[in-house]
Amino acid sequence: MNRYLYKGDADGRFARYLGNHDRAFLSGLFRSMLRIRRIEEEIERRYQQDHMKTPIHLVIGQEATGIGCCAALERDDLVFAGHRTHGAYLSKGGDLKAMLSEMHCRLNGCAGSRGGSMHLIDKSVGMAGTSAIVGGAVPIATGAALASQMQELNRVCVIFLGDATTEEGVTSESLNFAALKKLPIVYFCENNFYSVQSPLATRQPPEREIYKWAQGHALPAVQVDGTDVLAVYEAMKVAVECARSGGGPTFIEARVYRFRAHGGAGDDSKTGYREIQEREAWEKLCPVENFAQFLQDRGMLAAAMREEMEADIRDEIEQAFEFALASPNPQEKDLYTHVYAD
Ligand SMILES: Cc1ncc(C[n+]2csc(CCOP(=O)(O)OP(=O)(O)O)c2C)c(N)n1
Repeated sequence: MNRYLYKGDADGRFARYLGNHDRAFLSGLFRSMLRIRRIEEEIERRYQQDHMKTPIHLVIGQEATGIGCCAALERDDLVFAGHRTHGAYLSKGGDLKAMLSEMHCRLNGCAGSRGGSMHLIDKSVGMAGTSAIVGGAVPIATGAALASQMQELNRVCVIFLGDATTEEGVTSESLNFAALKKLPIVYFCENNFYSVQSPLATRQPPEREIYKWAQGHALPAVQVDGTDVLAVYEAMKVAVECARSGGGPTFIEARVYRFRAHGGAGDDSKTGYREIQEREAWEKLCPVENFAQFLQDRGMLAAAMREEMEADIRDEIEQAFEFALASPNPQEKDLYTHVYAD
């Protein structure tokens, strides 16, 4: 049996956690996911032109995790991530123009042209920082949660990590420390089953479930359907409430699938490390289009509303690319700014 196929109840998706959410909230979640999808598609389309001077790790297929998570957060809460940062940055409210400028290596990029796609940051909205070193941001987020606790800031920290990041020793150390100190942090694992082109089965014992491994550190850990934005939101609400009220950390494992290659544009399934049918099966469960269908079926997303969203998003993306491409390149005199040395 293929362990990497969807194992939830596809027909019950969205309805399970619909609750009393109103139309504005639900269509807002959809719009935010659609926006990320369209931004990623345009980045992918333009990537071959080679104006973007950065590696990229697209989140196409993984939109529901960032949006579901960040909908449960306050502006002052802090989000950290690894190398796959676009979804987290945009979900937390990061500025698109600053993101695209960064990816074009322009001076007004959100990391001053020093970071590229893997180091998106926007302190004004609590997008606190990322690390391209797998596992590198996990202790940093844990330290920020310790600071929040010591300074009584009432601020929750969230770290997005991949399944391979659970294999780094520092992730275990961080979970242990957070559980011991009851830190206000959520470890949000996007389990997409692959580390670059290595499937889970080549890296972890086959009988192990990641959330159960996390439970071994004596903290609440749950598994959610990462294609269901409402399921993600619900799990995050519980975790955030727990963290904010002094109850300590939670680990959430969301099963998701990336529709594109580990890095760069396009899909790389044909190289043989994953089955093309596996990707196609997950694409049918698309978190964006399936949620659209769910809302349409309930009269909560009219065709005209969708078209308006698409047009607005298209305009926003076009303008943001124009802005980035017209932005200044760093000059030699800028070489020593943002550089720290004793
Ligand atoms: C310490 C370290 N080891 C290896 C790499 C190379 N590397 C970059 S991304 C990646 C896979 C990470 O997989 P995962 O954490 O599951 O996240 P995903 O890419 O699936 O989102 C690896 C091995 C790295 N950047 N840092």
